[in-house]
Amino acid sequence: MTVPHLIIGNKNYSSWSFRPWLAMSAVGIEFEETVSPFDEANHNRHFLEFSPTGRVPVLQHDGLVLWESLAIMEYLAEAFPDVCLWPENSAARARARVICNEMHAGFGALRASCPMNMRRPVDALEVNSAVRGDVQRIAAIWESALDESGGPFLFGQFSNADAMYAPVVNRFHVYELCNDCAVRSYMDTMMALRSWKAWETAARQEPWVVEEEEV
Ligand SMILES: N[C@@H](CCC(=O)N[C@@H](CS)C(=O)NCC(=O)O)C(=O)O
Repeated sequence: MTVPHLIIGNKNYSSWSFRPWLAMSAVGIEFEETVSPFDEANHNRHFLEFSPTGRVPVLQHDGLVLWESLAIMEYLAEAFPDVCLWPENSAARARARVICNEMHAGFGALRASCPMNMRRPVDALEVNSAVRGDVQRIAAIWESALDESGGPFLFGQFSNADAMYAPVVNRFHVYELCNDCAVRSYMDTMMALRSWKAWETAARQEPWVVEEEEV
């Protein structure tokens, strides 16, 4: 089997790229990466050279070209079964998939108003009621998963569910959206991951600034 190759956008801003990158990195799957920076002025047309949707991330592996972050993470869980990217218990696995799908399909208000930004100084942002609704729902999802599993990750050990919510951890942190205790300690656990720190360090070193993502 060859080593997977993940093509991603800017580490500072590309929330969908962060998810499969963190999933592989946190559980120790060896992979190669290529950062293809955003070029908003040209509508990111260069992404079409490797991505059928013109979006990142894209995973290339053993002749396959895969897009859509959640599908990539499903593929990784199957291709690398030994690292258990989904919980082993089938009920927990079902719940993990449910909350991953809820993230993938939802929380538009939060995503639109509070872009992931690894470099942003921590500073509270005034948000509207739709964003507050998303924050409350996500905090409830996390609290219920952590209560049931006992933590420190949503389903005990790190899983695809944690990777899926990782950009939200950054948003909650830098925009000071949720200071609830149970959720805070989960956020601290995530941000203390060695792979999280590696991504963040690389993001801080990137020279590119996307003005519309700076809130
Ligand atoms: N549903 C896709 C979303 C991918 C996506 O929107 N990626 C953004 C970067 S985070 C992108 O490529 N944007 C470029 C564009 O839309 O021109 C996934 O889960 O991978």
